[in-house]
Amino acid sequence: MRRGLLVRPTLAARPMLATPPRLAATLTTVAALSFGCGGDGEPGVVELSLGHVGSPGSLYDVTANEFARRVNERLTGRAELHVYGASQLGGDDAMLLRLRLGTLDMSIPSTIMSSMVDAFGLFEMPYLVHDREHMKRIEEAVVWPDLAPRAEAAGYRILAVWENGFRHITNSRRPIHGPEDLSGIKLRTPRGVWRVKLFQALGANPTPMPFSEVFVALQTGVMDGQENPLTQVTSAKLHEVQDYLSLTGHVYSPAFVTTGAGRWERHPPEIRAEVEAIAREMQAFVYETAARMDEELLAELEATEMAINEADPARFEAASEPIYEEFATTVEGGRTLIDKARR
Ligand code: TK8
Repeated sequence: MRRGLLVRPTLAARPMLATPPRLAATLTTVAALSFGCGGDGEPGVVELSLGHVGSPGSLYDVTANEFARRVNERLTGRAELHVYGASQLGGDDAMLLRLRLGTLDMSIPSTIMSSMVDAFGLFEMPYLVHDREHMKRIEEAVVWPDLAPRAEAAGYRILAVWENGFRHITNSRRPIHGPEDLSGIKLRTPRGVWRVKLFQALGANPTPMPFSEVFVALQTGVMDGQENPLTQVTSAKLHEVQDYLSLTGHVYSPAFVTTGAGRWERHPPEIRAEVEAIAREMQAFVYETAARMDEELLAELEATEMAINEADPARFEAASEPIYEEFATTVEGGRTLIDKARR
């Protein structure tokens, strides 16, 4: 039985939840990063930093580490990429702020982008993305021509499209088959305006909260449930404090390898070009790893006490029609973005 992730001692993932060490680590890292690139590194070596919220073993963790491995191998002596996972540099919000302030080179935001640049709300539309092949078409038709320039205007540069994943709902109250089962469920969501609207429309009681706080919120009952790809669920041990997993697949979250335009431009052009090429080339590895994790993690969760059920997508789809309509009518060019993505 493949139980790798699930039998890892519970404590292994916990230090990030204990405030004093985490705070200390954060402060040290912040200090190191704020003194700019190349602080302690070898002279002439461009120091690059990448932060993400994923716990050890998550898709974010595995893909960010592989990215760093490739960059560090191919740019030896010229650049060095350091990865800071598990919200060490703060949550999604804080990291996006750092990108703009220039105290962090890269992050891998997904949902949160829709709160910064409203057109990214496209990926908050339920059941928009069917599979990864479809996502590749959307990337060509919409992300590069339409979304990347809007991100740029807001101070961010998208280097590549990776993945956070297909989202499912976990909770401690009951199995979710259709929207009516969400009634009264206190559901944690990421900071994304459309995700909150969606779950309000579906009858739940959604509250946005940083990812690093989700485990404790579920454990203490402050929240009944949350929604995330399986890789985030198992790596953050959320299944240990949740009784039900309902396979809704309501949203597919791409993740965008993102830099702050100002800071990125300060690095030598040939270093930027190579790092960007590696970031793009990583997509094949990301999609392959993600597909494998989806399958393996479901098998692992099936071997736990968690009750797992398939939800009825048609019922969720019908109930989420108003969200599409609102996006189409309130976001500039919204209807065209939806049409292009659905084509
Ligand atoms: C990344 C986030 C995050 C998400 C969450 O932008 O917080 O639940 O899965 O990883 O959107």
